[in-house]
Amino acid sequence: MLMSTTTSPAMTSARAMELEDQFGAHNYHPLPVVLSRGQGVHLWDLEGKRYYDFLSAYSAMNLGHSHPRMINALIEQAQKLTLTSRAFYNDQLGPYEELVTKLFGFDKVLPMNSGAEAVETALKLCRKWGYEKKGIPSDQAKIVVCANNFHGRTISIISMSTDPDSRTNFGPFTPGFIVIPYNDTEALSDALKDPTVAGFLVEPMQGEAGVIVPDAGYLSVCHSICKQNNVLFIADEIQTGLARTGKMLACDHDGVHPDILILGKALSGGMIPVSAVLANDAIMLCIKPGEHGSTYGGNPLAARLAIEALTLLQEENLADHSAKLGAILLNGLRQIPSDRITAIRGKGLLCAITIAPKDGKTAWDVCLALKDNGLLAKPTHGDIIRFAPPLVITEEEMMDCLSIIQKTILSF
Ligand code: IF1
Repeated sequence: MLMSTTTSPAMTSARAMELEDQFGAHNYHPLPVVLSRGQGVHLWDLEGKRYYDFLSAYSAMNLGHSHPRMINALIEQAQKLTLTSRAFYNDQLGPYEELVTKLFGFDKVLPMNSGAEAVETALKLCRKWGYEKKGIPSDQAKIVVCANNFHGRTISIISMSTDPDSRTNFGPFTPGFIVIPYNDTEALSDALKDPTVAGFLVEPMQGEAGVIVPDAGYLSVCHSICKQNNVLFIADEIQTGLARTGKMLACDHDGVHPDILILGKALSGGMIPVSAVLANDAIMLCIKPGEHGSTYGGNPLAARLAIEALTLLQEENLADHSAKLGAILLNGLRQIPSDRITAIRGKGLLCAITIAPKDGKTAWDVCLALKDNGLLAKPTHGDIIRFAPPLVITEEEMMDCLSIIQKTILSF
């Protein structure tokens, strides 16, 4: 008889890691910690050790773990109705669509689930607009993207990636993308001379590339170059959006209103995958019934959770709080008297430091030591550590975290 190991009282961190290693695909390299509970900015492992969460599930847990209002919304809606498909109307989707479109200033929203699906949706929408409104000849539409982008993992999305890890041996790739350097408005001007370009897809700050903040004004110059050339400005705010960088959208720092806005991650308060593509009618109505969709997209549970998450982000004033606590974090990091830290950057509560390897010790070792000292963060690209706690972190907690980070780095 098969026995469930998960419910066995003998479950330990070692056993949980062994099971994932043996039965799960090896598409991640997790830090060796097994989490079983979360509350606010804290996570607990199976043995009861408490940690500060400085990753927030890659910025999905902006509201913190187990927010009581999110849990209530989840339970209440789960008891009533979770999934109908879009073959029928449901009573949660319309109110959510009204809220999210009015909040971000768009005529319409197209609901999806994962971030990658929303990016795919934006690409399809942009191409359709390119043919039907801009008049690009059939099958020739191009979308301009930036080097070192991260927009997800589907075949078309990795087709525009420049990261060998994302691409190697996953070809053949989807055509129709032009890659230009990030933070380079001249390169964009040049690329948009091609009249078959339909859109420019950009991260307002590059997350995976290592929290790269472009020059102030970069987005607004890009936006006006797009306007001049009748090209759609598409912002991927899946990671940077929803108060993470100190404004509701990172585009707000530059006063830019995208033609297509992509949201995900924190849109559901970290409860289930919920993503969205927003645009005005002239663009969104290019997609007609039967031309695009998703079984789970716009389900009533997702809609209910997104309403609650968007309401809480506003009620708790988390954009301002993120700006304030982010400044404290950046400032605190700058005070750490260590030449191991070779770069510090970020905006709001999306920050990163670069660690110079020494005596064979890398950012990975620093993250292991941070874990032992009670703070969870993940290295990226070998030498970068991203710091992105839930936005609900208090000033006192932040000071505690800064002293953990300082103590840890000075111990190397
Ligand atoms: C992984 C980073 C974060 C994203 C942007 C779309 C997606 C993502 C701007 C796709 C997803 C994640 C996925 C994750 C690592 C990660 C990440 F390191 F790549 F940059 F957040 F920090 N656009 N980002 O950042 O959304 O389909 O995953 O819902 O492990 O692959 P998804």
